[in-house]
Amino acid sequence: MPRYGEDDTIAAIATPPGAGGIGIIRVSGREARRIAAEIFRPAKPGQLESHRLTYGHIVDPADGRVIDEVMLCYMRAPNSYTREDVVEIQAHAGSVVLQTILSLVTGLGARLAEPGEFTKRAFLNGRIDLTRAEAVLDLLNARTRNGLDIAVSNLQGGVSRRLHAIRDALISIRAAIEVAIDFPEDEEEIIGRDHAASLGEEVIKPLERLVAAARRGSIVRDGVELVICGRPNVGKSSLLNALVGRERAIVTSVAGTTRDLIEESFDLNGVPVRITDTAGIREHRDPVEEIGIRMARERLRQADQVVLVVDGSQEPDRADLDFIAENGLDDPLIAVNKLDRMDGRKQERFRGFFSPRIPVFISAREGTRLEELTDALYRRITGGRELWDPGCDCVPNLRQLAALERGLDAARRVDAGFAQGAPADLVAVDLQEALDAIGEITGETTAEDILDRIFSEFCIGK
Ligand SMILES: Nc1nc2c(ncn2[C@@H]2O[C@H](COP(=O)(O)OP(=O)(O)OP(=O)(O)O)[C@@H](O)[C@H]2O)c(=O)[nH]1
Ligand SMILES: [Mg+2]
Repeated sequence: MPRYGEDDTIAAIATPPGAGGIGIIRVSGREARRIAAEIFRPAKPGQLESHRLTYGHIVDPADGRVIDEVMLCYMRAPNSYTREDVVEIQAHAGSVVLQTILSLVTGLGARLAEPGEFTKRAFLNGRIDLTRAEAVLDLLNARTRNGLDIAVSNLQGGVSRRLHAIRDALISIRAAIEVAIDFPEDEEEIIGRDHAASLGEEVIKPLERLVAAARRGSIVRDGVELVICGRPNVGKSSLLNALVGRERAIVTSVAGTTRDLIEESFDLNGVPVRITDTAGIREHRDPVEEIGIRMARERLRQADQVVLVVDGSQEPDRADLDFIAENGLDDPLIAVNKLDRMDGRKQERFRGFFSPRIPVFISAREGTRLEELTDALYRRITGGRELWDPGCDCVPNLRQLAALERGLDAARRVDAGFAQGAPADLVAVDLQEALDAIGEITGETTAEDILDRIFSEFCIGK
């Protein structure tokens, strides 16, 4: 039985606004079937069969007027997305059509759904745990193919399966500890070596794996901030355009062309990169440029990765080394641009000049040797490691990571407690904390406000 909103039936347009092939109206709850029966006239009269698409018309029950020709699918509880009775109406995708059908549905007793409310019901009714609800969100927001793969794996229960195994192990250790609390004289024998070993193998190790996977995977999921900087006229905007594959930023031979921050994104071997082109930094000439330079400096401080573009049509210039120092750049990737204006000897002079840093040589305008730049960037971002841990096909998100780290800390304290022969009731406290941390991830012990925040990130109708 649903344990949530027993009497509420919710409805929403589940497809995005605007023109399209079809638009879907989704209704979930006790009244879904009755409402459908009142507004739907099947082409072949008869009962609505569950999980069958039925062809017919939506009719205004007030005056018998036909609103649209539709396909309707009724999914009887509990075999539906929310585990409640669900009706989905596939109508033509005009906004007037969809709004009219939706208002018929609400007029008959349904209320408008809040963002993510269908998925929230699926969670509250026990069809999916919280990690899978979050995976639905990641799936909708995936920006690269890798991000999509992670979401699908999490949706199929990658994270929750592992957590359930860890939880089961913790529960059986807890049972032993509880016995030990009752029979303190036999404590050592009851807890014994087996439980300490199973804590290491079945709790601590898998938790460490998940933490490592979450840390690595955050690059794929959340992407990185890349900022292009340098002195005026060196080819920063040309580089942005070359990387994103279109004329996004204005390029001219006038120094000081770019003033605003120009933001774009591109897919770097599966890593979503947000890239910002900035105003060339120099002693300011006018107030507008000055503001642009200030914004460039601020953005540089937030960057995960920095590409410093220098002008290869000129001789190496101390000003670029000063630039690195003045802007507190840790270890920028140096791109010597305008390769078409350089011979081998000049390249050697640049190499010597920037040594021990190793610059890459490119031509942004001609699009030459750009892979050298993107490969170097990719190596910096990933630290040379695979983004995927082959032994762990799932990637917990940041919220989950925080709880995993807490659970791991608590499990390590339990381990230390075993090793030092700490009293069983003290060990039990740490063990419970580990269990609570895991419950918070799967949704068993998650605070209401966290749930609300997660589901409010969804769109209406999902
Ligand atoms: N020869 C040559 N010229 C280039 C190359 N890349 C850019 N340029 C030229 O350099 C000039 C400046 O290019 P931009 O991309 O506007 O330079 P910027 O660094 O964004 O300049 P500001 O916005 O003024 O700071 C333009 O005339 C470009 O055509 C290149 O690879 N080779
Ligand atoms: Mg520019």
